[in-house]
Amino acid sequence: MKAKARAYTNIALIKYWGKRDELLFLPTNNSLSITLDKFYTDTSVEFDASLKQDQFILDGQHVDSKELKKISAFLDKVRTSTGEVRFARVDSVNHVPIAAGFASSASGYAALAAAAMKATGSNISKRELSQMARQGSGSASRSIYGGFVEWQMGVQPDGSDCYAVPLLPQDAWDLRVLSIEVTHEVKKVLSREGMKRTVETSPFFTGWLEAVAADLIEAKQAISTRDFTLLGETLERNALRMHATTLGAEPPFMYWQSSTVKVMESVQALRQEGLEAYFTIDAGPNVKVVCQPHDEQGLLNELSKLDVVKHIYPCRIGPGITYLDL
Ligand code: 2P0
Repeated sequence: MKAKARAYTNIALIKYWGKRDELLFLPTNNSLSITLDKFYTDTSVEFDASLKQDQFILDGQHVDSKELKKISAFLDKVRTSTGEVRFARVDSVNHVPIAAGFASSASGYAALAAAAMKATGSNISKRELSQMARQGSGSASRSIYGGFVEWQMGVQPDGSDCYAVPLLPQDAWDLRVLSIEVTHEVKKVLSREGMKRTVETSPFFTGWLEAVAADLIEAKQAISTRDFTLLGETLERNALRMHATTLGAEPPFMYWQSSTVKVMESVQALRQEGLEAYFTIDAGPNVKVVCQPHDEQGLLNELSKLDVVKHIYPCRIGPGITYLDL
């Protein structure tokens, strides 16, 4: 049986930063994201008794290395949970500007989980799908849903209460995200490694855990009352707090470049001038700016003038998993 699914990337407003169980991808804190409409991954999966091993074709090219091992390890989890015994052919096309550092394991593993589970003939709930996607990459658990999404960390050691839940559907609150590319460079410290090093060595990590719990409460309040200023102040503060933990790690590291800081300063200056926008940054130097529709064009005009800005991708809030015809 063959199945195909599409999943969109998401951007965390309250960050996932730290695991309490690396094998099961169980986080140390809840996180909250919006799914974006611009960047997505289409993946088809076919289990085939004639295959001697899993095959992975990415953007038309056979992948035969570390990536294949990771995909195969994930497919093993799908096989274990469903009783499927055959190997699979996985064909993935990323509609994500990878060169710009916007590549996301979130859309990749969400699409793979959805297509693979459907290809086994299993009829599972979105909650179970979120749990499966989580075991490929934590942030993928959130890309099962569109709109505003919370990934609940749970407390059970087996991860049975660790999954994403939808907070608001795609059309409930029209916010815009300007994805700003300042560099094409691949990041030096991968997020998985950076997270681990921070948990193990940064004395600021305990402060992060206290702060993120309070930030989450404020963000959820802002979302339920559609209070953009409260949401913006909270998401910008939360991103800064996440990045602060990396400075305390041993050895220390930082994801920002001077161009990153230029964009951050510019967003804050534009805000003073009445263009209300807030920035967030993931495990890399590029910046995402969150705003309301009426300020989007003004911000695009102003931020495009910065010499450090290579490209701006305007995004809207996107949908959850969809299944595609073969
Ligand atoms: C997030 N990040 O909440 C945070 C903020 C990066 C910074 O999720 O190890 O690729 O595969 O679970 O999901 C990136 O980490 O990590 C991430 P794994 P993932 O979006």
